[in-house]
Amino acid sequence: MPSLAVNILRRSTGLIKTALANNHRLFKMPGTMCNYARAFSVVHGNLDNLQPSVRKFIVDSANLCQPDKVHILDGSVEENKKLTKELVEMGVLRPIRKYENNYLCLTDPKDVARVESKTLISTPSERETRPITAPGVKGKLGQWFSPKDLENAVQERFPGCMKGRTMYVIPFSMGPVGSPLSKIGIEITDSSYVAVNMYIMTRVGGKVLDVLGDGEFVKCLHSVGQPLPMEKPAVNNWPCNPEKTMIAHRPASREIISFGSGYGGNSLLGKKCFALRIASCIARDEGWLAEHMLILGITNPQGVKRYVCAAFPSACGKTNLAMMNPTIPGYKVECVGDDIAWLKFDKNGVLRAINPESGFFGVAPGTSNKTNPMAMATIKKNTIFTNIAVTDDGDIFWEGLEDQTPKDAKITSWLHHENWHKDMKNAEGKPIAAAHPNSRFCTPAKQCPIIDPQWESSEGVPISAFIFGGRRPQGVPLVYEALDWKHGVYIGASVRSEATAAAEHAGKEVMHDPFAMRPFFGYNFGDYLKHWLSFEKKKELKLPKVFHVNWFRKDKNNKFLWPGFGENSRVLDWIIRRCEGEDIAEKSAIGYLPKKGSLNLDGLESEVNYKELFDTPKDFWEKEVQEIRNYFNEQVNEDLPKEVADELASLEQRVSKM
Ligand code: GTP
Ligand code: SPV
Ligand code: MN
Repeated sequence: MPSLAVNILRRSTGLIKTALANNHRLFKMPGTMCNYARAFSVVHGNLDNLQPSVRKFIVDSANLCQPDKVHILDGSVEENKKLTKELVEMGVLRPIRKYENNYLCLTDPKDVARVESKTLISTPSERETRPITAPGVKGKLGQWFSPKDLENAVQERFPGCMKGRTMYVIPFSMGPVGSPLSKIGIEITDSSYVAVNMYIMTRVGGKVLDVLGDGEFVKCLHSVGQPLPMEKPAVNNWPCNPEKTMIAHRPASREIISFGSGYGGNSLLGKKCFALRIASCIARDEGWLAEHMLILGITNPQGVKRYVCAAFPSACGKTNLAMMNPTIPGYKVECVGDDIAWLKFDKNGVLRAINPESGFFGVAPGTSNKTNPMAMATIKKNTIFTNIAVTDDGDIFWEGLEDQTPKDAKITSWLHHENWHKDMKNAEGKPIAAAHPNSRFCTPAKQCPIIDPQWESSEGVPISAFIFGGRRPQGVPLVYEALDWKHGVYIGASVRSEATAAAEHAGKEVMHDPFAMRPFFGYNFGDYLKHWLSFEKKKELKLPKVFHVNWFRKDKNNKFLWPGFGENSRVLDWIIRRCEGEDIAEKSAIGYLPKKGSLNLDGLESEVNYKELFDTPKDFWEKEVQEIRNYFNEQVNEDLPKEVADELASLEQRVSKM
């Protein structure tokens, strides 16, 4: 068996011959990652104009992945149109006729969500990545790979992985181009679907490389992992390699290396990989925060405007809350971001947030004119839908749109069932969904009718409150407030939520999801907690108040106790009034609860069971405390800060006196 190196050499010799024959350009650059000759043609953009570290990243990646062609994105409208047209011709995107520039994409059904089990962080020591668990316990707060193991995994996957394909080079800014809070990345990918989605989700091309100058950028390398010719044709024209999928991060060198999946957070590397995992490490080093949080502005009937951030796990209501339509009169909500917040204290000690993204990659099912009219208005044009259903007359469809879809509409499901109807069952007798439960819309944020006037402000918006939450069918009240910052950090650390379709977890198990960041920590969660706690020691900082909400409590008949969506404005109202210092809270064992009558329930369409919504059963909270103690002991172990352990002990004390 010839060694890998010999193989690569043979392949590149072949490539050089072809390149010479085609008059392609040859590169021989000293000091790069691989030291054999390289051959590829640049079909768009100019390598010579790039600064050396950018050029080196491109050349090294091309040498490794051996694409046919290299296309450096300029970010223009024409370029986007051309890539989109090609995707339509390739059968990857299908126009959705009733709308302007809207497209449907159907993936290989094996590639439909983030793959947490194959997401890795590589650091010299395991403890940099995650706490060392108690003996015999599998770690759930990140997956560690040694640098050597990662190198081996890369060498096993990447050499030649883009053969026959075009390698796209996407310079992008997370955050408004040029803002002191923004960061720049370059994503290299062999998927033009990724390129056109990156156009929506991030600021691509244009001035990005000028602003970068010779500064640092995050290196993002992505491949669908199917060199041409493929052994078998791709399902749905969606090449992917589920057996070899890997989403890896090297925080120290600010690198992301993703293989095998084209879907969402696995492939749009600016999102969870960069803006959360890598950025949380940069934030730790530089003294700020990168969080899985929406940002919204809310103006009360007196015209006073506040901004709040909310952290809910994936598919637990961030996009919906971020652009909600308040049902209580006189309130206005405006959206800054629906998924990620980068937060930094300014020189006056005010915490300011930017949304590093420029689009929404939102859950489609459940979105309707009734639940989220602003999202429905946003997606009317320039939107890419993945894994939804469509109707014969060129409309969109998913679970939740029944009431606004004609009864006789002919629906084709995401799995190509024609004449889909809700009673359809598969061979095992299970209902067939029209749209995949994690189907998504990818849509420009600027099209949101209630996008906040300050959403691209380069200094960010001032934050008054942090709200944590999750899907808690039992025991957790609609809203409560932390007693102080330390207790707030404890509340973040103890977030739990039912599993959803956003990742590969089956079933609805209530999982721990501290700070809604469990799949997104870039470094040891214990150190992350210390970072959060450190802000309290700096007396000049104005710390936001901390709250916990739960829209998902259920009654005995498994029905939600709270109507949710626009009605959540009643909870925001209470939170904002607390931020204004109103005396509307009373202390309980778990934190401050609304004083009786202080939550505005006027005009609620149907009555709610207030007692059940706010009940805090002693036996439930005893179990909760135990469960969290076990989790901290097993998962955080030696790395749990004393302050957080003390908070848990105090909660236990208070619960025992309930
Ligand atoms: P990611 O984009 O995966 O991070 O999810 P998200 O946190 O943005 O969740 P999203 O707002 O997309 O909501 C996910 C699902 O929860 C959708 O099906 C919504 O319809 C549903 N949902 C959102 N808010 C509420 C609510 O207040 N009550 C109820 N019952 N369901 C809600
Ligand atoms: C999430 O899972 O939280 C998402 C979707 O927002 S993805 O971009 O796939 O991460
Ligand atoms: Mn969302």
